[in-house]
Amino acid sequence: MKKILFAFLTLLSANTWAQVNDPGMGIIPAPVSVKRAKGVFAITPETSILCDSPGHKAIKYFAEYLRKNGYTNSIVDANTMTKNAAGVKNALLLLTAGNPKLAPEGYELKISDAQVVLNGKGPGLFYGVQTLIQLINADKRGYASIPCGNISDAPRFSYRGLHLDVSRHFFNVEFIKKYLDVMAMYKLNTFHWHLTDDQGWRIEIKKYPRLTQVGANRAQTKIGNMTGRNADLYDNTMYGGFYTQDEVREVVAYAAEKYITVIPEIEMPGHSSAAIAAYPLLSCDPGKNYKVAETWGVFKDVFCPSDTTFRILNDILDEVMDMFPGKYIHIGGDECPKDAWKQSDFCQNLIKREALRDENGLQSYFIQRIERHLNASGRAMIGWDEILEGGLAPNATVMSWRGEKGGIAAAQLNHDVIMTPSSAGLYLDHAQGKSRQEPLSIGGNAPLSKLYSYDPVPDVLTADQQKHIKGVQGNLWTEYIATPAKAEFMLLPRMLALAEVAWTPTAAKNYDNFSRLRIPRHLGKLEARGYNYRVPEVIGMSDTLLKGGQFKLELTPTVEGARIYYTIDGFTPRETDLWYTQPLIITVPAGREIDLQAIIITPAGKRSNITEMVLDNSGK
Ligand code: TNX
Repeated sequence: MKKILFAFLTLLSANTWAQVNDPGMGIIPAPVSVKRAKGVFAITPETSILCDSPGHKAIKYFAEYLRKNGYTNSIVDANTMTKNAAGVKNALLLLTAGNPKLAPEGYELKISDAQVVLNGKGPGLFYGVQTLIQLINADKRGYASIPCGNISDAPRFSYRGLHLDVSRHFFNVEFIKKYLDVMAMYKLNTFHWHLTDDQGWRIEIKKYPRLTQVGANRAQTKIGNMTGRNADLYDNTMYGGFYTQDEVREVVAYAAEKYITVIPEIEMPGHSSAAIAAYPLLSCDPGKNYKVAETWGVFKDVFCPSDTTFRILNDILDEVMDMFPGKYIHIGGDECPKDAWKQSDFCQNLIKREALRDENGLQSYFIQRIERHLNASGRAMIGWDEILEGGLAPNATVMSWRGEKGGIAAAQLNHDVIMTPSSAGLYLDHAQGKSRQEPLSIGGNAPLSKLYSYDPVPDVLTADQQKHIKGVQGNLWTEYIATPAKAEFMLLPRMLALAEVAWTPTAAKNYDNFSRLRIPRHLGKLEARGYNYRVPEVIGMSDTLLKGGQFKLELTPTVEGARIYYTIDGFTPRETDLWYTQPLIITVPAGREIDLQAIIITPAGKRSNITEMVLDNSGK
């Protein structure tokens, strides 16, 4: 055994450095507590893998992981012997029994050179398996090792959400599954599926086939940004796509296997042009000509609060509830211009008849009628923070996106809240930096560090009110994201920061450790798993001017296995340029300056932005 262990220690490949150096053992999101110990547990073909609940999703997941990664060990049901299992050597135990003190969704993982014992509560076993998998270092011989240590862990928030807009651009089921896969790897548990908007209705509704026959297709799409060089250009290409009910059920079941709840969003009363194009009688002016929107923004064609509209929407929601078994149904509620309601005699009469204050009151009436329907079916309604305007529906959960104001107000009214303020870096459609090298986006500046430093619990709330902050969510709006590669680029690595905001207690967070030690390792692994991502810029230099004549620069790549290439001749660095292997010693002659440029290129050929540093000895 000693001999094997020694072999393992020496075989630890370069890609284990983050774990070796990181007292937190390289895990994202960082666990509540990690105690690193000396040594490793070796997984060999002889290792016994035992469990006490073979049907558990975590066990199925781990068995699949073992199979996919070429391990021959099978997981043995050892329910009857778990008491004695404590004595079994070279064993990995995955248990649900044995530690009643675990917090909800919590787990405990103890790794010694003789045994690995994972103990989880409900989904906690699944999250423990995710951590375990992150710790496994596969070596080249089909063996693997796990560093020794003790981890005890549980999430800070029960709602750990990620959103995807499939209306502005459509993403197929295969991509949705890949999205769910990466969510599960990082312990996110809620997928907010933004299924309808002005630019496309993407879910089959059997009773109203025109929603997808007409509403899922737009004649063309705006090119480039709303303003700027292509402001008036369109691509002249029909665009469409939707999910059949069978596909939706397939996604919901797939997510459930990974402890992810899917929340569907059906937008109302605004962001509804696509539905109105399909069924103009949903609007206040059915005689008008409507089309599925071809550009972005906020549109004045909105649902009319008529009995016909409520009948149709209730029918739609009934089909939706049938497909989505989760507690929450999201009804949008954001950005609903009131122009059409102001012009409509019907709406003005309704305001009088119901003694509503104004059109905001009418919006509130609309949302409350929908909430009653959902509540009557045992479901809970969730909406964007505009649902506060004109009076909050009695049981609604508020998703705070226009800063934290709405969330704070809702919590003060004793309503549950999900924080997703666009101003705090949670809008994953915002640019990941200010550089002109960033691709087309909606704009903004939401670098990794900004999201990472977000704390979803506002200080102004009392301790009781703070309990209403159920969690946090990142939103991926897709006006400017037309492909899976771009969606992944915008998502990663920021989703890893989101995961840590959602899971890790503030005291265990550390951006330096996250960005320098853990991110490189995780990006390397994500690359190997076929994900696209944004390569963060080289560590050790920045876009700036330094004065002096003598420089020593130590650079570090942000992706494990990637190389840094640099130039000092003013040309754009690429793989034909100098390869950084040791600290740069640069001497700038008096009266001159040197332009140092560096880029990271990963094994798969992904490239970072170029960083440019001027080393200035001009004496000016
Ligand atoms: C605002 S967030 C919207 C979306 C856009 C997004 C772009 C929200 C409730 N509404 O319709 O896609 O900004 O960042």
